[in-house]
Amino acid sequence: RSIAYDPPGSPPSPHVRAAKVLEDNWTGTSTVPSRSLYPHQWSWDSAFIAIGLRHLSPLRAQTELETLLAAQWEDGRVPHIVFNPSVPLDAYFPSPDFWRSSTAGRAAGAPRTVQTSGIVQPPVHALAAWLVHRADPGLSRARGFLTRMYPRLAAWHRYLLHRRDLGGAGLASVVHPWEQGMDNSPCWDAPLARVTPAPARSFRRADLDHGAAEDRPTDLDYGRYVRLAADYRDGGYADGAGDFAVEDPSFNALLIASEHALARIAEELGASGTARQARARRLTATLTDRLWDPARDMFLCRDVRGGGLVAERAVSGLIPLLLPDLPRDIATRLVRTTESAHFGLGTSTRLVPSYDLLGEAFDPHRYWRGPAWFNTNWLLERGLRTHGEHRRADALRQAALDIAHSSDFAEYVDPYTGEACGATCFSWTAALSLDLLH
Ligand code: 9YW
Repeated sequence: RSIAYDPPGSPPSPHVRAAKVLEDNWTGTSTVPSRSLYPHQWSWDSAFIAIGLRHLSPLRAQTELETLLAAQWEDGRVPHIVFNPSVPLDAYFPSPDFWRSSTAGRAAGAPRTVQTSGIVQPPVHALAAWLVHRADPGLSRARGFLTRMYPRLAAWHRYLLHRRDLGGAGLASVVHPWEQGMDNSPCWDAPLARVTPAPARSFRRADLDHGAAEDRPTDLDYGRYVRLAADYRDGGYADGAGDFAVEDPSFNALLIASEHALARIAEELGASGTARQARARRLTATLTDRLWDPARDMFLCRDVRGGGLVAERAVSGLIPLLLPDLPRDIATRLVRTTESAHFGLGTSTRLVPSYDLLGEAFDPHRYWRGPAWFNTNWLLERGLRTHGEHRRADALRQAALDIAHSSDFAEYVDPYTGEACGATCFSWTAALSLDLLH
């Protein structure tokens, strides 16, 4: 269906098509990642969506983040899903009756009125809030957008830097693969192997009603996801006791990038950002000390419970390229790694894959075990620019735009061919392509 203001006969422009995806996925207060697969509000999706929405409607972009942060828990955590009460319980698993946030999460200060999950997702929100503010500073100031967001974002970072410092070195740990956002990455295989899976008959996977089984995580993965989440819930969502704790390079890089953004927000509000800038620089040094692997020329995950770095190359280990204070030599080596046979950018692949092309677990269609995703490629494009690699960034930008449009804004794509996998009309794909168009 073409939109009324297209000139008759001409195909809708990429901008109009992306805008329509976001329009169709808008619920009135936030945007669903996908009408079919993900009918609620997801945390890091909303941050990426707001980054694109700011070009269409700065007001909607502000509202997107405000809706998410209104569901923040008193301990500071921002839940990974905010449930829409008008969606039937069986449309998505795990549903509110699994998480039981308003009862099981009481001690951690879960909201009473809105139902949420009890785990988190990567902290892209302060970065998104800053970019949304910059799109229309007048509207933002008139609505007190940053004044209202700042204390919530500060509490969110405080939660991650204190309650989630499970390794004791200053980095945040994730306590569930869903928290890092790359659900079935091979990086989780070793730390997850210690988790006894919940029996398959104890839950029903709604994702298989909409997604092809061979593009999705396996039943065994799901059994372990359910066990970890149920144990966390049964412990009142208290941090520190679980079997799974991993320091992930992408999660921490996004926290650091957001801490830089929070410093800018503080300054915009007339406070000093110096302490936050210094903290972001210190965290960058800690990330490098703890997670950089000089043999593989990339960052790795640290398995806090099992001890030691996880010997898998995944896109997560390239995302720290985003950080402005990364030592020059490390940035150069990361760029080289994206172009190596492991990720193939510019030679064998069109977009950076989610996992090592040469890795044993590589599968070009299975979710986070090989396909290319638009959010990670958007982050890498930004990272390349941050380090002055404009020619490479331009090429990646063009490839992302071409494939976003030809795949009908796919959730993820085959990294070699750009063939669509998962859902189409996926919100962050549309939003981030809008951002790249500007
Ligand atoms: C699921 C919504 C979410 C993303 C995650 C992605 C997937 C949920 O979808 O997780 O059911 O598997 O892995 O990063 O936020 O788009």
